[in-house]
Amino acid sequence: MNVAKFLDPNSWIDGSIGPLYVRLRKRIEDGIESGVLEPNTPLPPEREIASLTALSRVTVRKAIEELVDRGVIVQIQGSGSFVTEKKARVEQSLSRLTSFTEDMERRGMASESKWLERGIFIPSPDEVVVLALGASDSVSRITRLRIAGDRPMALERASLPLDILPNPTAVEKSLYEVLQASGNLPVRAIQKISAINLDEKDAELLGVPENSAGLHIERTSYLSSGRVAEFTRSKYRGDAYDFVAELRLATN
Ligand code: 16G
Repeated sequence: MNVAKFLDPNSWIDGSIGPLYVRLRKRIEDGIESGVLEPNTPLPPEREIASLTALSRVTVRKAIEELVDRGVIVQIQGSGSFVTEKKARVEQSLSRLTSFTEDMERRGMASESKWLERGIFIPSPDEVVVLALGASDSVSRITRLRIAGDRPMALERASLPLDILPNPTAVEKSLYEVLQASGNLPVRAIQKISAINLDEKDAELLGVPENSAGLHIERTSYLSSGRVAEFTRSKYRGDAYDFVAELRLATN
């Protein structure tokens, strides 16, 4: 839709509440949220918005200032105001064994987790096989919604042999920190990545529409002794992550 038509005050200004600059700010935010105003769309200059909306330039300036403060509009000197590019995707190297907390810290993002499951369980058949458990062994399991910069990124279920993680409730922020403290930090891992469509429950937790594209990742991590320390299955939001692999020319 054309921006001038979108800002035509007859279709929104009276049905909206609050001071005029807040109404204008919300109108533009709604346009961005709904996708009518796409990333990189140029906004008309202040004076043009003022004449389109019959609002004063002071009101328009205040609305734009708030949109800039919120990071949804970017002002480029000499070029004008534009709808900001969507939040950057996170790139994760496929050649380094790192934890979610470390990956996010390196990008200056705060991470947190919502706990979905944390305890000691009877293992499933695939946990028995991958973790090489005995017939009567239990498994330590932690299932978390991983959040970075307020955005849900992944659903992650980690399973570990009980002697490697005897007390799953000891994990508060980082699993790898707890493993490092007990001398059980994995040194190598194999990851299998496949494409999925997120079902209703997972999509809701990840804050995306049902059936959105996602990545299913299985990580099996090993101690230096060669023993399996961790079997983690994750579902990542397809729009949040890029996995990057560095390839080198084979020399033989
Ligand atoms: C990453 C790993 C996961 C590991 C977690 C530990 C992938 C696909 N998965 O998310 O296997 O358990 O980091 O993170 O990269 P933490 O130390 O922050 O708990």
